[in-house]
Amino acid sequence: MKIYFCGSITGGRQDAEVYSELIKHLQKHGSVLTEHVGQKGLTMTGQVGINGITAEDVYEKDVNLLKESDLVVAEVTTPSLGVGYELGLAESLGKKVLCLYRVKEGKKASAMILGNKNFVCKEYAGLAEAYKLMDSFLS
Ligand code: 6IA
Repeated sequence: MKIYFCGSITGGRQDAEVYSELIKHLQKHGSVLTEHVGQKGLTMTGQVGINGITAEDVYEKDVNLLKESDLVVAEVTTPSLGVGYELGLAESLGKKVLCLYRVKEGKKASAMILGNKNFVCKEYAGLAEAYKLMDSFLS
């Protein structure tokens, strides 16, 4: 199974550690095409420009990986334009989508995500709960 994992990069890297743990768990179910999203060394600048990587390269690669994927799992606690874009595209491609979020400082995820009946959106408090939610979505 090919899983496309979405998490904030330019939107803020405060949950990078959480993404990394979620990705490790997802790898028990299949191959995660976007393992880099969980890499702690990947900063808010997204390292575009390093080794000649352009924004166009990132966009083209990610769109192709999304098309190739069987399903999408997104951690949406930290708002990210890129993740929002990927989710809209995933919907139009007919992909199965799970969105996971924690309520932080009373802030919920966008109504454009939580209110979309084509997405399975689940709130979680800790990693153990997130693992169970992913297991039941993937089974
Ligand atoms: O707007 P954001 O940057 O927060 O969007 C995050 C989402 O866009 C993630 O789910 C990624 O799939 C995608 N994304 C954004 N920047 C990159 C990126 N930068 N590489 C891959 N996917 C990205 C370059 C890093 C590379 C040189 C290691």
